[in-house]
Amino acid sequence: TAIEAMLRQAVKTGAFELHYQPRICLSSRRAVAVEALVRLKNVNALIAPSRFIRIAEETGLIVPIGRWVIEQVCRQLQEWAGTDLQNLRISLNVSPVQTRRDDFYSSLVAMAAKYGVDPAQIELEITESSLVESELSVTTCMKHLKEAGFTISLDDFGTGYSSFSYLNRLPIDTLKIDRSFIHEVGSSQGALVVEAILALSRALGKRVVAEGVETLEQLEWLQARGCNEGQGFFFAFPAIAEELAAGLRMRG
Ligand code: G
Ligand code: G
Ligand code: MN
Ligand code: NA
Repeated sequence: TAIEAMLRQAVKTGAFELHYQPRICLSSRRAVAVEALVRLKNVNALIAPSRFIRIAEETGLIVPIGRWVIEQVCRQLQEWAGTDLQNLRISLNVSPVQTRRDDFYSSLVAMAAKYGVDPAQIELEITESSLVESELSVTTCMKHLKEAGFTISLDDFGTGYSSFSYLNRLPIDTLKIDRSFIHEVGSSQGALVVEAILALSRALGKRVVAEGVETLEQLEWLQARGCNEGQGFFFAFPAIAEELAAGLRMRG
């Protein structure tokens, strides 16, 4: 396909761009982390990951793309070291195609070392559905990553074939509630579901993040119920590092 050809070319030339979206602590209202989101650079436009990640996974190109993302994230953390942004963690999305490879763990550790980055500053977002698809490789990999000090979060929580068994079995630090649930907190049924997820997170001692926070009402609703962090257009759109930094400095 056209996208596949573009991806092959982009892997050679590094024609990607990372955008960052902040994650805000709901009690202090300060940014505590940012999520890295990759875009493919076309001649004069950026192509969203929703249009190429699946193709990248099917063709295996997600492996070199993922390596590029990890290197950029480490580079960014190195750049922020010693500045007012040094306490920000960066989370990045990891595909099961990446974790299935034997060298994923060692290359991640090597990259962090190359840039002098503490693994605790890197958070790996794994989707719930990927746990179901490739249980063994992903879970083994997660355990190694956790031992090395990386933080692990479960992305799009609630949308996969939820099995509560892995929540205790796996070293998951954070649950990211899928934005489809957050958009429904205004309805009584939607509110009940999110309240149940918040209670579950608290009982298991996991940090919980609401994705897709778009309104002040949603933010206040979540804060009143003890949700730890929020991410979404209400706070900031994903943006390049310079714009992110300017926005955060303006928030104070
Ligand atoms: O930015 P956008 O809403 O288009 O992102 C859509 C999805 O693309 C995200 O939810 C995320 O799962 C995926 N994605 C973004 N960046 C990356 C990345 O670097 N690696 C992988 N595997 N997926 C990503
Ligand atoms: O699947 P993942 O959780 O990684 O999704 C991240 C994607 O969600 C990003 O590509 C981003 O553009 C999108 N996103 C972030 N905040 C919001 C929001 O408030 N509303 C909506 N609809 N999408 C959002
Ligand atoms: Mn994500
Ligand atoms: Na997410």
